[in-house]
Amino acid sequence: MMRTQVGIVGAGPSGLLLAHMLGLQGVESVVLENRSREYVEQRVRAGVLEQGAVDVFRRAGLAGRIEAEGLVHHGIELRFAGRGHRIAMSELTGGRTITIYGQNRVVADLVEARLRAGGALLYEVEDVAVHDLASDRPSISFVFGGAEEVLECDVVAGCDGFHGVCRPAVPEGAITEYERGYPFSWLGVLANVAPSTDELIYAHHPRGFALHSLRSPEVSRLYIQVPAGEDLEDWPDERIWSELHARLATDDGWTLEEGPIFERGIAPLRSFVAEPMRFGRLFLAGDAAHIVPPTGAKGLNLAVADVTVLAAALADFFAAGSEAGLDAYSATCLRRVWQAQRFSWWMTSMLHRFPDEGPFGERLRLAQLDHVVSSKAAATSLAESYVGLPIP
Ligand code: FAS
Ligand code: PHB
Repeated sequence: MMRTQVGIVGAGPSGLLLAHMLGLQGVESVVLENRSREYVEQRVRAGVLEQGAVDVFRRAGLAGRIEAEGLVHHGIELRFAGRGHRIAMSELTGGRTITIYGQNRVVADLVEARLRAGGALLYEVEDVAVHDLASDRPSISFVFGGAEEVLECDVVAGCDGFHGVCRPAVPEGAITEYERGYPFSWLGVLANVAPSTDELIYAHHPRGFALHSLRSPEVSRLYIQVPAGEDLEDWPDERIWSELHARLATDDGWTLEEGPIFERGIAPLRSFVAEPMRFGRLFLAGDAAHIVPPTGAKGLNLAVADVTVLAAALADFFAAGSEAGLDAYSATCLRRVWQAQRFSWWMTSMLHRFPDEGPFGERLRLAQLDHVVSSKAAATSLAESYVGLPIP
């Protein structure tokens, strides 16, 4: 029998950052991850950190590499009808910025910090299950190194992503799920070629959405909208580059440089919220509680906001026995979650082609895009949401 104060399921950004923040407050935790460290650290996902998330990492002593290697950006481009339009986000938001820094680097930095602090972090655990969540003695059973284990804890943090085991362990009816699907996915690649742009380009085109992002001065990150259910086998490099050239083309002769693609994947788009983000002594954080389409670059940043609120509430609980923060956790996070859902759905609706909407829908979309790039108020609204609200 093992014992700790907070049992954390999942060693993605949510679980690792929560463990680190609890450690700074003297609260013990054990992180249980069913994949290997290598697998989790090489997973290519998000790339954009809001100003608020960088501030959280800075306050937690985790911003060293972000400040050394992250790329600070002050604007993004919306591209449609052959023309690019810059949204001067920093000018419109009193100087707030975004930082380009891959999620796999965030995870690697967090793992390094946990191991340096002597944090308990178990990889490749199996058969994880959570128990007695409605009691004040919840536990987590699992198999580690072939041996059956039970971790007794005061609180369980479900940081195990959308496909984890914590949310499904909540009794039927105790959580309400809100969900919206999209008739398309994102095919994403990493290519060894200098980005053809200094800032992110979000492009709407009759053939579909495309995004030109980046990871470093040498590595480009690029995405195209593909129909839901597409098979990566049907997308050889030539076809990917052909669609990127077509969808990113402009009338002023801008060109997209190609390079060797060394990573590729297709991710479905989904909007999802589980309410409340708590059941008894189980607290859900990050993708275990909500999913946004990546068009607003919010997923990782929402996870950072959730665990910042949860870590403070747990510190009060263990230090002073106060449950006020824990009782307010879900409502506090959900306000921000639903604003991120609104923005992510709006960006997705504005920039993608929807198969069955007809010519009126497409003209309406172009009018929406034209409004955003020609109205300072509309551009400011986009900029405020994109750089993100301060994290409490
Ligand atoms: P995560 O899913 O990152 O981590 C959960 C962890 O729990 C994983 O390591 C998993 O292995 C582990 N786990 C699951 N079940 C378990 C079990 N039974 N026992 C133990 N461990 C278990 N966001 C953006 O902002 N921009 C993007 O471009 C973007 N692209 C994405 C692409 C993909 C394919 C996916 C899936 C997500 C993407 N996201 C993106 C969102 C993503 O960045 C998430 O918001 C972020 O990973 C959230 O972090 P966590 O909540 O820690 O969840
Ligand atoms: C990325 O660089 O991976 C990225 C950037 C912006 C998004 C989504 C993904 O909206």
